[in-house]
Amino acid sequence: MNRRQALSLMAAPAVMAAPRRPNILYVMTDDHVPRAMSCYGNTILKTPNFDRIANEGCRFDNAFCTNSLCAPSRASVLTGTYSHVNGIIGNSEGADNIEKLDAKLPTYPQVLRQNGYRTAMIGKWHLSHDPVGFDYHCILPGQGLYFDPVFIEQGQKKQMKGYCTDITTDIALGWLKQKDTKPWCLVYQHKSPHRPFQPAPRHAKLLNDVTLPHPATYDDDYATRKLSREAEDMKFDISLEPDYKDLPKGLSAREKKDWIYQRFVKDYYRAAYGVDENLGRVLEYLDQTGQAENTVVIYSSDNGFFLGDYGWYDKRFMYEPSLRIPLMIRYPALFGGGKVEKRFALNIDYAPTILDLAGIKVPGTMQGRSLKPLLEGKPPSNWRKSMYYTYYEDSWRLRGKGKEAMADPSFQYFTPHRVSPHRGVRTERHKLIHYFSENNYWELFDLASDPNELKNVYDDKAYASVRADLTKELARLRKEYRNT
Ligand SMILES: [Ca+2]
Repeated sequence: MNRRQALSLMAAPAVMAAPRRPNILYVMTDDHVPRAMSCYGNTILKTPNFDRIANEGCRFDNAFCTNSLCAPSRASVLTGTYSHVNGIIGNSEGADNIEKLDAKLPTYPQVLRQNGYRTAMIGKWHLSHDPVGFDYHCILPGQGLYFDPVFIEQGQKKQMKGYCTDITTDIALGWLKQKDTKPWCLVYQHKSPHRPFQPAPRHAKLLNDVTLPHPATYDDDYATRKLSREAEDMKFDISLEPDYKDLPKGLSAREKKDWIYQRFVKDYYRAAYGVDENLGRVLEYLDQTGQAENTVVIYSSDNGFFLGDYGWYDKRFMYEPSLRIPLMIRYPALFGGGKVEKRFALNIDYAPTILDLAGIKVPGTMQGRSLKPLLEGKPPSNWRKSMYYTYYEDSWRLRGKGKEAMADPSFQYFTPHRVSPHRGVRTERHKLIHYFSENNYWELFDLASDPNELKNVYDDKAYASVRADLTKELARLRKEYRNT
């Protein structure tokens, strides 16, 4: 035996010892879009801490939600399943609260806990039942408040003083500082920047001297998209006007639209900036305690948002601004920084990814795929080339009312924000959307020639074969995800 062989034998036990399981920090905001961060190309708002996760980890440039709405997206993230599988298809709350998360479906915090992790849920929860699978929870009831919010700590109401983003972080840091030898999973979820967009007082004047440019689709005439034209409640100048008591009097309709646009987008940026600042405190804590190397940090948002795109606010539609979500993952023990991933990632992938990174078998109920091979630079050759989307919110109102209700014209507008239920498929180049409760209204977009999705080419003969292929692909995905 030579010296090299002897050394390798001596080293063997250390190599074979089980690697330390990573801690998990899952950070999620509400309605936050990638393009509001400097790491995704925003040149007006600097977001150093969001950028840190991207620069020191991996930025996903094609991450999508599977149902662009708060509660459904949260249920999908927890269970790794589509809305029709987990049961949370809309945001039903209070008296309308008839949607329940299927308790038989394992959630990633539950599985981590069963495998020896210490788990906590802190901040915005937004599901109708109390958190399950956590050693500790301290959550906002429903949407929660930006100022002096009530939290529910282990089932007990607790009146807090201060700004919600700061408080959420204080509680999170307090929990992280508790001494324990187990690996931990912290689900750290912010209310911000959800409407009403209320920044911390210290950020109220941020960007005051800037005039924000309008998005390219700001003055959309909806010429080829009938249902977009009818979605009057999505227009920010109409729907957000009551939020602004200081709107100057005597403005023309155009001046009013421009005033509200500057105000609401700046307040949105300011509220998101508060998250960036607070996230910086948590990242710094991981550095100081030597935990950064072995902690998986995931940053995402529950859904995208229209920030004046198409003259709208809010989300729901399958159009790009609402479909796209930020996703950055940092895990220095596994891979180096500065990575950019263009392959499609979905919010149903997060749960399997987290479990896979923790070395735990992914339950068969989860429909997403682990992103770990992509992070490691070993992408499977059969990685998805298309993604499936669904939006249902008004369907539950129609449930049990039969086909005559579906045919009743009064129901056509009996939908929050007048966005009709739809499903669709997106490939690298095209998008097909089927509004199934609107007498089968269809849209088809060529994202290469029309990235802003202004020209519906569904009835264009030049796209007949694309339309046929995508119709087939949509049917295939419905079958794959058992949504038939
Ligand atoms: Ca949301």
